[in-house]
Amino acid sequence: MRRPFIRTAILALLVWPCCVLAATVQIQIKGMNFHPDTVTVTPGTTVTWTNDDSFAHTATSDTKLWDSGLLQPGRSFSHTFDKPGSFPYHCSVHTFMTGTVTVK
Ligand SMILES: [Cu+2]
Repeated sequence: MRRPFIRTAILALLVWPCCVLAATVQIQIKGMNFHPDTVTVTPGTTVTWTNDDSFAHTATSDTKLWDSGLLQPGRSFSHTFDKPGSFPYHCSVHTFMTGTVTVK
């Protein structure tokens, strides 16, 4: 009765980290910067921006592919990148804040 549970738990531990790492990338917004400001991901990856600053920011595509809208402190926004390419973005409140997501 115990063994199948242990086997399932071990399997879950082996599978879970690889899939999570492959499918999502976190970008922190802090100190008026995107951290990291450039990321390279594989197609199908979901990028999540989290605002860890004490005031609102956005993650807005330069080519209008996505727009987080105003992200209040502590809030997150996610976008999934399906097609290869280079996707620059900025904060629409502070336009000097820029970043790029490269998909290949
Ligand atoms: Cu900003």
